[in-house]
Amino acid sequence: MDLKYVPTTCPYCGTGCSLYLVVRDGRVVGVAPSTRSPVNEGKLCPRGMSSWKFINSPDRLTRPLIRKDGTLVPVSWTEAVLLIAERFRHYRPSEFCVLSSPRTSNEDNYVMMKFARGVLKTNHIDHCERLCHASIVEPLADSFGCQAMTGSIPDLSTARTIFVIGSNAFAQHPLIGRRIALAQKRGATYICADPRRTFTGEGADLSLQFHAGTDVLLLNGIMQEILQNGWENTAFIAERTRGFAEFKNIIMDPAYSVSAVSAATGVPEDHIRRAAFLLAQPDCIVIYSTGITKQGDSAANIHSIANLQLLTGNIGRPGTGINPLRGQNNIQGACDMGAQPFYFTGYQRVDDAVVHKKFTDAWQFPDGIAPAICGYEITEMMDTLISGSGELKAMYIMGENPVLSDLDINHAKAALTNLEFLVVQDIFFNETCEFADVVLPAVCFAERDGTQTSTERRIQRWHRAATPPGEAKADWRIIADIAAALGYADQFPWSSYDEIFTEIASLTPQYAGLDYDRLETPDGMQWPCPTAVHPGTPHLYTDRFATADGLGIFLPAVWHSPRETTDTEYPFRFTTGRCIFHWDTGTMARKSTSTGESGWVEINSTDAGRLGIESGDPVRIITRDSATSAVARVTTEILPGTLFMPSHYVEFETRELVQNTVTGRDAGSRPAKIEKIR
Ligand SMILES: Nc1nc2c(c(=O)[nH]1)N[C@H]1C(S)=C(S)[C@@H](COP(=O)(O)OP(=O)(O)OC[C@H]3O[C@@H](n4cnc5c(=O)[nH]c(N)nc54)[C@H](O)[C@@H]3O)O[C@H]1N2
Ligand SMILES: Nc1nc2c(c(=O)[nH]1)N[C@H]1C(S)=C(S)[C@@H](COP(=O)(O)OP(=O)(O)OC[C@H]3O[C@@H](n4cnc5c(=O)[nH]c(N)nc54)[C@H](O)[C@@H]3O)O[C@H]1N2
Ligand code: SF4
Ligand SMILES: [Mo]
Repeated sequence: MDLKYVPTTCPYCGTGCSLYLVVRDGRVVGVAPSTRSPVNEGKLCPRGMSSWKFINSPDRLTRPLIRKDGTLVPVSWTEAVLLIAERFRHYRPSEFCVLSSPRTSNEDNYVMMKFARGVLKTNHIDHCERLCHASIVEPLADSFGCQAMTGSIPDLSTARTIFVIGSNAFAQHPLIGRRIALAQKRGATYICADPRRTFTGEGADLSLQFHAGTDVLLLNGIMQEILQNGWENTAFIAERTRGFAEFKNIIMDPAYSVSAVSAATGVPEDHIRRAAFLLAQPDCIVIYSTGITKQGDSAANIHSIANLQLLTGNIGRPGTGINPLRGQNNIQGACDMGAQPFYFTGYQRVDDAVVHKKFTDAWQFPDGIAPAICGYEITEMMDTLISGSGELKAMYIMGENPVLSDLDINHAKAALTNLEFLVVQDIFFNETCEFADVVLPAVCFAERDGTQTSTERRIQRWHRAATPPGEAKADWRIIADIAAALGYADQFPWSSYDEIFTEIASLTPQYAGLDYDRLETPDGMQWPCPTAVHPGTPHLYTDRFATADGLGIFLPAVWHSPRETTDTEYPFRFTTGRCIFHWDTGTMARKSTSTGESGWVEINSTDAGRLGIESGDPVRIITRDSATSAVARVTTEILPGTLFMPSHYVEFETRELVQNTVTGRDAGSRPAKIEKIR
């Protein structure tokens, strides 16, 4: 039997585990973890182990489809591309919007970004990051000057304290969870803060179970305790930060005393005191994810975490730092590549005249590029579409499923219905394809070369292992063909991923020193890597921050109680999250695993007892303006007064229940009541 082992990365989460696709006769038949990877060290989680299964699914898209008389019918690539070019010619730049994809490579995202700005001449380009964790990293730039994880995953093996808040890493980023467990075995102290007692919190040395939405209060309370005891790192504060005096003034407010914080968060006073002591020790890493970022005031949460690490000087050295865990495999890369309304690659702002000229000159579109103004975020695109103003008319979606991933599914469906022309490019016929005028079949991770950038800024190579199904093509190739049909062949001249990467490196300071030869290692390289001899950067800010004066900035966060409060009628706080079995909207994972189960709502046993609810009972969860039904799961793992439901099961419209009706955004948690259905 002739087996080939082709190195690539896992297509699911942002951890960036390396694996080999096992190939027989051009077909992927399994995976093997990479033993040489410094990230996963020869292990994969169950999702990684089954990641090859959807590749050979009979449901893969194999031919372009065009809507004729209301039905999508297979056509040739020539016909599909000509139709798109003809329709796209029709619209003005301001009438286009584009969704790019964290499931595709850096190169595909770069080409989509160039297409949006250079061919369609619009800055209305975005991706699902904003539906996921609108601001998981941006607020870090306010404090440090750069929006990214500050340290590295392997650092977990040298940290003395690990603090996880608002992340269920053992389930959602299992190979990071593994590093935490190993660190604990080695002697590190592990603290977990979450409203639920999750998988991740189970083995913690100190578990801080607090009321959903009170993060700033808890963190401010911990910082006041550090200051009260003089545990702050005075040398670090003096040499490397500014804004401390004002920060201290606010944090010392009696509202953040241990007793006040304990009363409002539900965390016992001695737990807050112990957490403060442990977090003030040298070599502490903070990890957070969407529990922190999906709340209305997520920037304040993240500023508070930044304040904590500045206060204790736990940043800029191995074994320290702030590690936001990013969701999808290449969400960091999609952001780095400028698949966002505000940036070209490397967070170079579109509204900066110098940057705008740099890209205009480099790309050489004879008729220029999109103007130097920021475009619409995905939520603004959807709102504009739904308004019926006719301002946006055509949309090009690559590797996203907004019909299921939008907070409000009916809202998303109504928005897409208001389009005149929709192109969807995917590996499966997802729910969004139902609204498309043209559906284009793309290759999946196993069938392409390219690179991805993981949550720790690690750029890793993908290698083509298998033959694409039917006529499926690389995402960038499809985009380049459409560009050529619109008269821009010269601006999309590449014949390989390698050539695209060279162009990316030439325009992106963080990637400037990289090429495919340098990336051809199991370690990949971590950006910034500005020159061909630069070794890459496992730790940011070793001697200065990326702010103008090189100092880290204290940004005190004042706690405000959630906009919508509980009362006797709506006494619970309802919050959501995910579970280990499923992946986001389920397109890929629901194709590989069949767990058979469906959604449920978790309720504390005391609350359940009072309401006469038992595990398995059908219940109705009601907020002030929405409701859904589910099956109850009675548990002691959730605090009294909190309800939790996983968000993968579209059957239940879970995410609509946490939508803030004023802002239209995810509110993180909302007041609710629960009733047994009789
Ligand atoms: N109901 C529900 N909604 C959610 C969430 C949830 O858990 N449940 N989670 C939220 C979060 S955190 C996020 S990040 C977003 C995610 O939102 P989406 O990105 O819209 O959701 P995914 O399910 O990841 O869909 C990605 C799409 O990419 C396709 N795809 C995969 N690989 C490729 C490729 O190589 N090329 C192309 N062209 N397509 C590809 C998949 O088939 C799928 O259709 O959703 C948010 N909304
Ligand atoms: N199995 C699996 N893994 C995944 C995914 C998947 O769909 N399935 N999706 C990937 C994606 S796209 C993403 S974005 C990541 C998400 O990774 P995580 O953010 O770890 O995912 P969740 O399980 O939603 O975790 C959120 C945690 O926040 C807690 N929480 C709820 N309310 C609050 C609050 O008010 N404050 C705080 N501090 N915490 C709160 C919840 O109890 C939960 O434990 O996972 C990635 N990994
Ligand atoms: S931890 Fe994430 S990247 Fe690693 S194998 Fe699991 S899903 Fe894949
Ligand atoms: Mo996400």
